[in-house]
Amino acid sequence: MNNQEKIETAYQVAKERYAAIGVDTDAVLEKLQGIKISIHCWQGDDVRGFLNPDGDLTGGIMSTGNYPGAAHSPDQLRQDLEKAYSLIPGKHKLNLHAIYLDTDEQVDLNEIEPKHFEKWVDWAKQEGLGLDFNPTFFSHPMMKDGFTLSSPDKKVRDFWIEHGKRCRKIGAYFGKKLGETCYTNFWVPDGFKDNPIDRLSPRKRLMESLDEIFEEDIDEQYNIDTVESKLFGLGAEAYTVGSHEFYMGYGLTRNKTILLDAGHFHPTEVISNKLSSISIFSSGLMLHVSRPVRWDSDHVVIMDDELQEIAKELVRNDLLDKTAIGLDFFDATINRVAAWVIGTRNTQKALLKALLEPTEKLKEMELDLDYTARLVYLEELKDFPYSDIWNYFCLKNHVPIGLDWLQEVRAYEEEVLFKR
Ligand code: RNT
Ligand code: ZN
Repeated sequence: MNNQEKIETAYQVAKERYAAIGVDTDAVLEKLQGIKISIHCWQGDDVRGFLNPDGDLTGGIMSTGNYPGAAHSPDQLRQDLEKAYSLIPGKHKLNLHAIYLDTDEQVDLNEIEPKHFEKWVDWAKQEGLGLDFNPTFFSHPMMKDGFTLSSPDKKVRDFWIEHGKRCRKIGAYFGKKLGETCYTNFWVPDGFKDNPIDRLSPRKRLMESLDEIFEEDIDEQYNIDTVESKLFGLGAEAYTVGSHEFYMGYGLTRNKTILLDAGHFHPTEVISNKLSSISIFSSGLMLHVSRPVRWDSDHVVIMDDELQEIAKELVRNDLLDKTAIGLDFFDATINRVAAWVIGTRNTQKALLKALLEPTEKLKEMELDLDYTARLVYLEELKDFPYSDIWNYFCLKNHVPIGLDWLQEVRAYEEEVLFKR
């Protein structure tokens, strides 16, 4: 038996085991095929971007490590992304940040236009990818004393308001050109290192600045605005203006999509337990799938309990159609292409595991108060051969199976990354 036959045979055996508990694996794979992950461009160059690549990463986030081969130009970044996408099953999206503009013109963040992203759109079209977008409210001299949209200085606020308005137009341009809705995400790091006297005024100013940015109606077929909260950041340990409560209120009253980042809460607080509640009150949701290690460390996403719990909540509550799934991590101590592949494949695998549950059966057990059967099923399901289903999915999508993709990343290092 050759390798392909082994994978096909293993799939048939696994398929029967799942069928015995009422799960149709062919239908599951079809569903998985349709789930797009928005892969974040910023893992490819440690969140430097091309506007001011030598500037410091401010904004309460930090990337550590100096693994060789980071992308230094849009062309290099696209080349690395192509490698990563070739090792990930399915068709996905790319999540761009404003600082990743591709132009020879000298433009600042309050001057950017769709044309400065045209090359990204052409490339996305050629690769069959959708695009998402983010205004960049950091790594810039107009971030004054840790503040942007909530700054007490009107000049500072106006600069960033203009940036925000322009970013929505760029998002709409992506959506229109690619025929796929762009999610434009607003994350604003403003905050205080130490205890403030006035927690209220910055929040009012942030609300007013956002209201100004969102004044213009943009067709949601092209662009959907999302707002991302955070508990704290580096240099904003005591107080972050855009907290969870702030954006819960803002999003729900302004009809903006709430984005939950897995690393933006207290260390023992999880976003999986929030999805069901938010879903009742809002039309959509967006996620930044990340991995906090003791704090918002943005480690590469692994197959841990919370990742699986997030996937289960999306599947069990039938939230996949209304949730945009994005990734957010940046580790500069390992090969950056590998980081993308690990995090994306894990997110897909977690979704697959969740889709392979006999959800209706489990819900019935719960309603029947049969918690014994519920626990037995959940525990036994952990040993079901989901990896045989996953391998078959990779085979069908013509991407490497199991450890095989590591060799491709190694070869890419030798040929491309280490020569930079
Ligand atoms: C930072 C936020 C935000 C950023 C990106 C680069 O804590 O998670 O989403 O990671 O905008
Ligand atoms: Zn995030």
